Amino acid sequence: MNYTSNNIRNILVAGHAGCGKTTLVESLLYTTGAIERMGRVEDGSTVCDYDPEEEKRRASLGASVAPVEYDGVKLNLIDVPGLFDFELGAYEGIRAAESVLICVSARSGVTVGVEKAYKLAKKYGKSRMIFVTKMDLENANFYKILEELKTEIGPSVCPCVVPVKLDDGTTAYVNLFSQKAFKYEGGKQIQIELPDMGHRLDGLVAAMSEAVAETDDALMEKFFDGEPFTTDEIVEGMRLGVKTGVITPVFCGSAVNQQALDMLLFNMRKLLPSAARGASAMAESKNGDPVEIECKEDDPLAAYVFKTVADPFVGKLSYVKVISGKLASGSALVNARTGESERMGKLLFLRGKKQMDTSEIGTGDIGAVTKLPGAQTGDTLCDPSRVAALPAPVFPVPTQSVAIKVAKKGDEGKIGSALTRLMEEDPTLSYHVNSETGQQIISGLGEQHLDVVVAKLKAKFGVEVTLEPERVAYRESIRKKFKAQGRHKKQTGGHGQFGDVWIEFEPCDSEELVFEEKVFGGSVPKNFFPAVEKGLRQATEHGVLAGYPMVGLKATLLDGSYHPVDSSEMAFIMAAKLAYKAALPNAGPILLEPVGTLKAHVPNGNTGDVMGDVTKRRGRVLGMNPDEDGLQTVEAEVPMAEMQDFTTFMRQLTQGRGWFTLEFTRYEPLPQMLEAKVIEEAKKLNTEAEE
Ligand SMILES: Nc1nc2c(ncn2[C@@H]2O[C@H](COP(=O)(O)OP(=O)(O)OP(=O)(O)O)[C@@H](O)[C@H]2O)c(=O)[nH]1
Ligand SMILES: [Mg+2]
Repeated sequence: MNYTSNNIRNILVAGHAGCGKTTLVESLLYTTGAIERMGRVEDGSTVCDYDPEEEKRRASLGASVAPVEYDGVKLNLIDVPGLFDFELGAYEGIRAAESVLICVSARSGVTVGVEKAYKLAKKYGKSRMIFVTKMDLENANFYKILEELKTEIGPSVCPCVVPVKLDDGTTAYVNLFSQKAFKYEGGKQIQIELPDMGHRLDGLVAAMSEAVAETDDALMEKFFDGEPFTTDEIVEGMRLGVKTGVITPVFCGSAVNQQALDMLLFNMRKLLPSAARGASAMAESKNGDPVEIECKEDDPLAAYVFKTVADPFVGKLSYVKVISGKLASGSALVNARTGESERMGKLLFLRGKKQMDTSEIGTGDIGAVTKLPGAQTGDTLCDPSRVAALPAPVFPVPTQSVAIKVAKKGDEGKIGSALTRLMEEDPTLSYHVNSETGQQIISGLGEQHLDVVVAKLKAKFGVEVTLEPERVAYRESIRKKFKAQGRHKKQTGGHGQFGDVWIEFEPCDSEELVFEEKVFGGSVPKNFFPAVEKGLRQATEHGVLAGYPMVGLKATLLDGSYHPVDSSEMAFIMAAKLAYKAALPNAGPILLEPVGTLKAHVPNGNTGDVMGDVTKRRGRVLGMNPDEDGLQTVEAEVPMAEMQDFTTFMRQLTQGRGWFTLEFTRYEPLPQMLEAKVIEEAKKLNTEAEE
């Protein structure tokens, strides 16, 4: 069925890992009759956790869409992972949503995931609603969580449905809008007499009225006149407050037992903005002019690609949110990023992995397009009459790296293309071959993320890989000037080989070898200079300490001798190499290590620990600045070799609130006391490579 944009709500369901998002979505689907059986995360039978890896790990790993049809509206719920390694899902989903339903577990309370979901919603200007789930649990303490929410989020927090324990130990729920109480049996709502809640009920109702009064001048007046609000007025004031963000309504219930979900559904429909009200966005034309894309049926089409699936079995799917106009199959649209025209393939509505064909995706709705070769996440597909790009997406940056190696001979060729596909669906994954160490490096948001990448490589692309730590790309250099002779002489039957050079080596600033000659009187004929230089360039590929590339070297050819018959290009190449080998061990050779600039974004309370840790890792703290999200940015220079487990350190220290970037800056001498270890490791690796 197609819905008009005022009857569509796109809602991101976010919160801490394991707080119950997927189960809540499952339960809402079940309650509204979209599915006949309620699946369980434990059995891998839910609509939203359908990927085999999700089933195995009993956690969501990617965003999935589940439309819930309720009383004439379509609530497109976007269930995203709570695990921080899979944060991509929330960043994708937020761009398709007008509002965020923040799920809070009554067992765990207001944890970092709640805080992050709230901040994400606020940053993107999305309306917010909170659902405290798992109220069926023995130790659920709603009022404690309410206090935590007020501390974390502030005075906008406004409870709308609260629990009350009945004499028989079961939980009933009071709807503060109507001040009616309900209990639930097998998911069925049964109205009961309002239990005695003492002053608490009065306090809650007063708080609600006060919150509502602040949304509108007329309501404020009425409030001060002491007149009670009608239920309609409360609902309307609440709706306004949710829209502007001054009210964050709080509901509660149980997903597994379908308790109080009817009240949640009713209020999602009533209070959360429709696509018509909340989906409009600013875009930018090719020449940089702002273009307002209004969520209107009759406007030219603009659809935003918020997620891409590039599965070898399912094929390529581009998840889209239609911001304006209607998306029809077969239409030719322009991709605002590339300027290329793309013909829309088959259109689908999705419910988890289930695909339902449709000829059209309406204004404000969410669906998917198959086989769009040129489209990637973040693209805007436009009617040719109005080509404008919606803001590019922002994703967390990959910081955890590991080297991978194919386990089976013959698979080498497959890995690149498999990773390209995986990166197409996952912008928080990156891959490169380190040209110095030859290692294939994948980077992601954490160890679990990389684990899943490895599992997908095997399951979906048939490529098995083993993991190894990333090798550090050291360099070598010298500190002193030294002159040496290189004399290559060989007599083998007829023609001999003869080359003889004196070369002075000294440190310099250039990365590349600087070659000069100061030969007097033709002791080395000019035509052999290129051979000498070539020999030296080949030699600098390996330093004399551990075989790492030699940098910062200047070589001056001073003198030498030649033989009219036996001298050759080859002989001078050899002679130059001999001079290099003879001189460098005496020229104060040193190892250089890569040093990077770290920008660690952490909460105020963690700055001291980060600085201490940076120092332990041999880094230098450069300074500290507040960032735009209320975190502090500790800036430092750190040896890259010491940073391999920094992602884990940051995750633990900040409980997932912090993030960082680390960029290579320059090479610096490795402290001498660490040289021996690096040399020994290099030797081991080199012998391994030779075997
Ligand atoms: N008792 C009770 N358990 C629940 C409820 N909702 C979810 N759970 C359990 O909580 C666990 C986590 O539930 P999920 O639905 O996977 O949580 P999630 O938020 O989707 O988790 P991630 O996707 O990993 O972030 C599962 O074992 C659920 O059975 C509830 O209402 N009551
Ligand atoms: Mg989940």
